[in-house]
Amino acid sequence: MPLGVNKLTYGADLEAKRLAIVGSEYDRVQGYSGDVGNYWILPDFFTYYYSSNKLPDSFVSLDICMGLYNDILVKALQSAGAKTILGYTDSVKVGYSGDIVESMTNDLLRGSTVGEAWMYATIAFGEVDPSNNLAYCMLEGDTNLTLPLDIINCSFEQALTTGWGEIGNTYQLDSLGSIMPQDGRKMALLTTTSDFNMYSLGLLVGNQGKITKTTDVPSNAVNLHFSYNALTDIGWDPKDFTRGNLWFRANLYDISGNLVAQPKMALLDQTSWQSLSDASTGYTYQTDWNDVAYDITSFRGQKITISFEVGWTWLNMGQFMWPGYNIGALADHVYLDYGQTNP
Ligand SMILES: [Ca+2]
Repeated sequence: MPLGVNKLTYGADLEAKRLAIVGSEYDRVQGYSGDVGNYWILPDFFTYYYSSNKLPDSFVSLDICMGLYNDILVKALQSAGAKTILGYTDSVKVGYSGDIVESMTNDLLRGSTVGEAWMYATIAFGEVDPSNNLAYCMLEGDTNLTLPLDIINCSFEQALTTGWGEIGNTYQLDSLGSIMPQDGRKMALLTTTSDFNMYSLGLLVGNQGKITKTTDVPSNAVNLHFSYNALTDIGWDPKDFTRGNLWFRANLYDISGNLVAQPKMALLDQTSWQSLSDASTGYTYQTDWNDVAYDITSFRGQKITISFEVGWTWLNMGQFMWPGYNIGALADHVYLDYGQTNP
């Protein structure tokens, strides 16, 4: 509530105990040391103004002290339609509650349920405020709630941790040698482990780079768009290299993790790779930027996970196993269209 607002504006709310004023001279005499003349929002504020389902299927984070000290505020929010409420059972430090909310937000943006996001956050930061062992971090309501997700951070202008899951070697870059983003000022790079010992099987777990994003496909979505530029540091012309054990691919998975579509597979045995005139990047061949538009109408109304992946597989050459080489891919400008031009 803003300071200095005429009390007449909120007279009815004050009288009905939907709001309270704190920080009066009386409060100060009683030991109150906070700002003067603040309004507090009381539970009946939500019951009164948010009735008739003004918070439909919502996740509410009560980043305040004592939010779950009893169930009065929870019930008021639920009466307004809120599905799940996060809060604390006693006074909580902002450092702890801020860590919880940041962690949960990142996981919710990746498609986790509220319950999963709470579990990850409390494993990382504890179920109770380390500075107050009475302040438990708790969820009330439906733990299976998920956010309606659009493609957040679709141009990688924010750090990859915003909205994307990462496996292997992934980076947010301004440029890669002479290669610039396709959209905005930043792009993503996913790459296999560099400088690996090609004969060390123990390092095979590092032979991939992957970024993933779970999103809802709205009922009017038409195409999934993205741009990629796949690169390799292979030391000879890939046009002569036809074994095809290095790849960039864009996969779509359903919420159970089943592969349901592959909008793009770029194998190194394809002949569209070109020499990089500027090899200062350590990469020597590229596909150059390609824009992909993939018809997504069959996934309308569903949740899908978009996954950009690079990697390699061992080839059985009979007398020996042939390893892959480093491969990377830049990705940028991921978005859905609705039968219109670019957003
Ligand atoms: Ca970008």
